[in-house]
Amino acid sequence: MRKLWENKVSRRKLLGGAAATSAALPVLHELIPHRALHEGTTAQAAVEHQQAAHRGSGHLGAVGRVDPKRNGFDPHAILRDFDEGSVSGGVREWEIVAEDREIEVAPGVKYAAWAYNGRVPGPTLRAREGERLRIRFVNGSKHPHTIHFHGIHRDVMDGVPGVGPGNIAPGGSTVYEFDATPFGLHLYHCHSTPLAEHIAKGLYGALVIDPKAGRPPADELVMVMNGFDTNFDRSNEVYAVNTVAFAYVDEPIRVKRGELVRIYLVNTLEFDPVNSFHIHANFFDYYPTGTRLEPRDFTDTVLQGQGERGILELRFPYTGKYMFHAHVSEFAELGWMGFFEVED
Ligand SMILES: [Cu+2]
Repeated sequence: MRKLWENKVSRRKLLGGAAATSAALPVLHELIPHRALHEGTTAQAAVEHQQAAHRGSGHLGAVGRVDPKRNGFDPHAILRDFDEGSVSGGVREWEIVAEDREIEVAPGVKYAAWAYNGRVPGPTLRAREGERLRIRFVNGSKHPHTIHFHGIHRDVMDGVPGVGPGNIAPGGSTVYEFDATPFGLHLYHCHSTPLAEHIAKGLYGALVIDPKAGRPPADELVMVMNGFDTNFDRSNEVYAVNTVAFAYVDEPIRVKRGELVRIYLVNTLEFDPVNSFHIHANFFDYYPTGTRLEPRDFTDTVLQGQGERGILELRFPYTGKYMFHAHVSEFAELGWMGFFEVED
């Protein structure tokens, strides 16, 4: 570990073709189609990724795709998986357990993650404006953790070290309780120190608070933009939506032509100040943080800083295959891209 720091093996050096100096690096070098790295476009990277995946080996090493069963979660299931908890005595309740867990973030690329309820991102919690929420947090990890929820609440429920229950020791537990306000798209994450590490390891998830009157019916998708620093140099080597690089290139997201699609987009990226979302051949309404019912923009690209989130609404007028990706090309080439498959 210390050696890596001293060598200052940076992602950019890696991209420039520097000699690999750790066990993880050859795999990463194999992961990305080389031509795309040096002269390619995001579209070219996607095509080359698919070709390599279909060959089963080649650029992607021995395994062409990440096995969701081995990871214990599937990026396709995460898209439409909303956890409404259970309601008892007028209170909406969840239990969230933190644990240490090795996950595969790209074919052959393992990452020693920390996970809420066994998945990265953690469960998408969903409630309605004004409800009382109660979250029992159990720390099953070997490290102290918390859950810090975005929202409006008392200091002792804020999940930061030194206030209220503070850090929860391994084996310990606590209960966070607060009202669901304001409506919108929020996030929750661990707030133990060092903060960047505790977030980057995977302890984050989305919190959807629906307005009292609800939103119009739609095909709803959760996209948590994240990244993974696989060689501990405080920059990311792998980028994704919902953790697995190129998951939606390998298997596009199926949606219906003409149907309203609502995307809950959250940026939990560490080490890079800005992430972005760009849709091809279409435009979307954008509701920053989802806290107003009128869109701020009608656009095809949106930027999000760390911790920023927003709701996108769009319809696909034509059938076919439509790309979406980070408009930061480097992120796209390192895994953050996908396709919608629009069907009748
Ligand atoms: Cu933590």
